[in-house]
Formats: sequence, structure tokens, C-alpha cells
Amino acid sequence: MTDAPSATAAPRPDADEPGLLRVEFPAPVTAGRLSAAEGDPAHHVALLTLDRPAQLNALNDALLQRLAAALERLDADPACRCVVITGAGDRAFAAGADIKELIDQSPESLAASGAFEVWDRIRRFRKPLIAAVRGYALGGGCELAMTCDMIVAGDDAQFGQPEIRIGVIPGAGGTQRLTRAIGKAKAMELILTGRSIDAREADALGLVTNVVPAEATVGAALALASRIAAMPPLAVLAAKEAVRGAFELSLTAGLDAERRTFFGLFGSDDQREGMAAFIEKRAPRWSGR
Ligand code: CO8
Repeated sequence: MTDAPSATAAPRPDADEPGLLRVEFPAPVTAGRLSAAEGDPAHHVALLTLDRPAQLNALNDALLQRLAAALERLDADPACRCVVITGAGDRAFAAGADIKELIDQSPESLAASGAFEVWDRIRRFRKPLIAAVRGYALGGGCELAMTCDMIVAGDDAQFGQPEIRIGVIPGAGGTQRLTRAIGKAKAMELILTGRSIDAREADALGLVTNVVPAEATVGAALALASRIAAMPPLAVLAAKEAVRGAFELSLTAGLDAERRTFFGLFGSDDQREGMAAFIEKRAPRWSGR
């Protein structure tokens, strides 16, 4: 165990605990996925691994701070075009916020600590974010997966918001994101009873992008990320922002924003290149401008 949970400690600095988060950029080679070729889009994909397997990757403050810092670095790095987040081991993406850190908190300590602002930092990440979920994605773990833009689920995945069973409610977006993802009737049932759902039910409810055999989860998420990384980078950022608008804006405001963004892309080199390549029947070469 590399990190000793502390119920009352203030947020801890990013650098003093090894092993909380593995950052691999570019993501590691998996059989046949990453070629040595310069233009391979897989070179533009990063893999972040929540790394507390003995605690089922429970999200303590130090881990979340490190995750937010890693995402901020990758956001600023033009070589990175897409990020996959997964959990170490085969039992969990993350089994929730670290209950051992939460147990002694008070309304005042939670409000004063600013610890939850880390979720806003994660949410601000501009590039596509894919959760590769094996095993438990519960509580804050389910909320982290839902903060991502897509979820690739292994067939052993379990999603749920069990906070009600320990006397609280979801606190990092679960009541809002789960309800938007699967609708009020189902979200109410899951949040009010704490029942978990398996990957098949999550798929049927529209919570996840796809379900794959458990061992193939990270590979499938990296392959999806590579397909996205092959797309023109500016249009990818614009598309993510526009789709997010569907969750946050009125229909009129969302349609306005989409139109403005669409028009704006006609000032990019990649728009001219993409359309010229189509007409000339050749592969496009994206400049990201
Ligand atoms: N926090 C801290 N430790 C945990 C957590 C957790 N959420 N989940 C598992 N662990 C630890 C266990 O304490 C245990 O450690 P140890 O070996 O030292 O006792 C180890 O991980 C293995 O867990 P179990 O022995 O319990 O494994 P089981 O296979 O018996 O059970 C379960 C697996 C069903 C997943 C079980 O561990 C469980 O119910 N975990 C808690 C799930 C939960 O309630 N999650 C919600 C937490 S509250 C929350 O997420 C609120 C979010 C608010 C905002 C987020 C802020 C960061």
C-alpha cells in the first residue's frame, strides 16, 4: 500500500505519494495497435491508470489532484489528442470516493477545503476523455466515468451510486449526470436504492458506449481513442464542446453555439484540407490549424 488514508488531512500535494496515478503518453504498445510509423494516430493517445488496486482504486484527494494535474498537462500538449482513463487491476475502475477520508468530514470542513473543485478541473479538460471500465465503478468512480465523454465497459463492469447506503447522496455530479444519461425513472431507482447495474443493463440504458470482453476493455478504449486521434484536432475539440452544450444549454442556445462553431471551423486549414482531400479522392493531412 503506497498511501495511508487520512480522514481529516487537508488536500495533499501532488508529488509526495508514488503509485496513485500512472501516466503513459503515448499509451503503451499493445499487440498490433501502435506502429512505429510517424503518423500513427495512436501516438497521440494518453493512458491514465488510477493506481490503488488494494483499495479498489478508491478516489482519495491526492489521487484526484494528481489526475487533474495530469489532465491539465495533457490539455496543454498539442501532441495529445485523446485520453483514456482506467483502473489498475481487474476488480475496479474505482469503488468510489475514499470513505476513510470522508468519514470525519463536516459540512464546514468540506466547504472550506475546496477539495471538490478538483472535479471542475477534470470537467474542464477539452479533449475527448474515454473511461475504460472493468469491475466496480461506484459512487465517485461512477461519477468519474460519467464525467468522461464515453465509457467503454468490460462485460464485468458494475455501475452504481451506492452513497445512500452510507448515509449520503452522490456529491460529484451523480444525481445530474446519471439522470441526464438514463432518465429520471431509472436514475431515481438507482440513486434511492443504491442498486448497481451490470454492463449489459448499462448498455441497454445508454450509459455506456459499448460493452467488450473484460480483458479487451483497455485495448478497445485505446482503439477508439486512436480513431478519434486520426480526426482533425480542431474539429474534435469543437465537436466535444458542442455535444457537451446539449447537456448544459437550452436547445436554442445549443443550436446557436453549434452554428457559430460550424461557421468558425471554416476559418481553419483543416476544413479546406478535409474538403479538398475528399474532392481529390485522397487521404487528408491534418495540420491542426
Ligand atoms: N473507500 C475506501 N476504501 C475502499 C472503498 C472506498 N470507497 N471501496 C473499497 N475499499 C477498500 C476496502 O476498505 C478494502 O480495504 P482493506 O482491505 O484495507 O479493508 C479494499 O478496498 C477491498 O474492498 P472490500 O474488502 O470491501 O472488497 P469486496 O469485494 O468485499 O467488496 C465492494 C467490494 C462491494 C466494491 C465494497 O468494497 C464496497 O461496497 N465499497 C464501497 C462502495 C461505495 O460505497 N462507494 C461510494 C463511496 S462514497 C462516494 O463515492 C461519494 C462521492 C462523492 C464525491 C467524490 C469525492 C471524491
